Amino acid sequence: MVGGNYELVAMGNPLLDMQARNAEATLKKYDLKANDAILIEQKPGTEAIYDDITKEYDIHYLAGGAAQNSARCAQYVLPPKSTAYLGSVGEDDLAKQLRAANEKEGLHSAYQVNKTTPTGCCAVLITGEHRSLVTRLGAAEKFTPDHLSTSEVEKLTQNAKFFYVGGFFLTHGLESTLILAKRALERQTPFSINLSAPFIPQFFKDQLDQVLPYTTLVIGNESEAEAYAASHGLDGKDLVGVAKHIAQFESKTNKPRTVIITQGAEETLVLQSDKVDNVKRYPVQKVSSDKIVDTNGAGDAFAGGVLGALILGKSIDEAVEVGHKLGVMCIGQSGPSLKFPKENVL
Ligand code: 26A
Repeated sequence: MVGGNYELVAMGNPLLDMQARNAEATLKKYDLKANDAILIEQKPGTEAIYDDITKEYDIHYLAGGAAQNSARCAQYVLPPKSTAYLGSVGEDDLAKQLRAANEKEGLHSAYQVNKTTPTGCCAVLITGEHRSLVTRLGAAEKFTPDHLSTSEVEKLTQNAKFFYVGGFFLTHGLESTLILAKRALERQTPFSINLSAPFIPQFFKDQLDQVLPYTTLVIGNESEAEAYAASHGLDGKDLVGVAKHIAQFESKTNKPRTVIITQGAEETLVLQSDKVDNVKRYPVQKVSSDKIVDTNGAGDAFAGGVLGALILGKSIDEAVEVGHKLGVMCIGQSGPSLKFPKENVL
């Protein structure tokens, strides 16, 4: 491992995005929701979608994987060599593309390599301002906890000042997430997660509930909060009520927990467990539809901006603002990417 502080250590599913524009026909053919994220296994009969879209569209290949996107976006605002990312990839061309994209943007790829399984990919179907994500995890779900005991990762996690795990990782990686969470707890280091998609709080409630007690920061959006409410018996509670529940969920840390709920173009809510009645609301800059290229990765960019700013010691108010700026920048670009040369968003 080369030098660097690697203050942020993120973990998730490294995926290569295969992005298709004007994909209405494919959405219809496979009966997919316009704005959703699913695993291919959740929808039998969808297996051919990757071959299908490569034949039918001019595919734009981009580095994806929600937590990996956020880590790259955090790096955007941080000094060089501030971020490292853990995940499992295959030994193939897709993995090469992911490493190259991370390297270009200064994110250190601390990948585990699985020699027998291809790198994961995600079909991204763009229709207007919506994006539908269909993921084949491949090597990403072969991540094993022993990667966390390699000397490189031990060192990374010892020096980390902030941890971030994608909720998506909980579909297979609970054990590894808990190992990281416990290391964070031992070192009194902030540990954050993202709810990632409605199906995580819906179908992976038990996993989520095991990880929440270690968290000092939880980021999600309104549809994920709704799914959380449904699986936690909070029917009838509004968004603030759900955010309060997450903030007040059992904690093993001695720090307050911050909960951030975004709502697309509507205001972002922030609530802290030590003052749950003081809900903060932050307006989002309006973007005219002619400036929107696509919304793939906007939520990840927001999260990355928040993480980067917090690591720089900014207040939560400032961090949300940086998150909003990166979210807006991302929707003006194709896929989960930001502007280069860099713009100052601090
Ligand atoms: C387990 N699943 C379904 C996933 C994902 C995912 N990242 C991790 N795990 N499904 C989609 N993504 C990524 O989300 C980004 C947009 O927020 C896509 O790769 C896309 O870049």
